[in-house]
Amino acid sequence: MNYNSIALSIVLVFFAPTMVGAKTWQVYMLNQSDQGAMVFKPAFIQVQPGDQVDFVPVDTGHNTQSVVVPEQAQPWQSKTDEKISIKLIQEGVYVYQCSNHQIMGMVGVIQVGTPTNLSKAQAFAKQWQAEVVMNKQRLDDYLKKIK
Ligand SMILES: [Cu+2]
Repeated sequence: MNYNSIALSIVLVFFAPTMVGAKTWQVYMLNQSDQGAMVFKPAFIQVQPGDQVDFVPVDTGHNTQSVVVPEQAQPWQSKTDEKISIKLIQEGVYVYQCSNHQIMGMVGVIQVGTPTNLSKAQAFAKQWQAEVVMNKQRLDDYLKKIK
């Protein structure tokens, strides 16, 4: 590695979190979608560090609460029917749910960059599956989309 490529690496690392072109994603909180009842849409998204996710309460009675986040990432918890925006900086897997419909499997997954904590999310999914009564396959299905 010559001096120029080292300097370039430093510049890239420094600017990565605020890189221009950071995207904003919308996740809708719904009573019904083509994926069934009590559901986030899209329930799995793959984003880049620095992107923002807006949780939009289209139907009433829902919230969003993180249940698995990568190390050093900020957890979140919205109020029912509140629209919140989350900025995702730390790379890894984020699992969130609607606490009002946990038992109905209202859950979602966000992959930010490299899935650093995937095994943690998979372990959580096992425990989660034992607690829900509907849509038991959802979380596994979403985690399988992680690349
Ligand atoms: Cu809900």
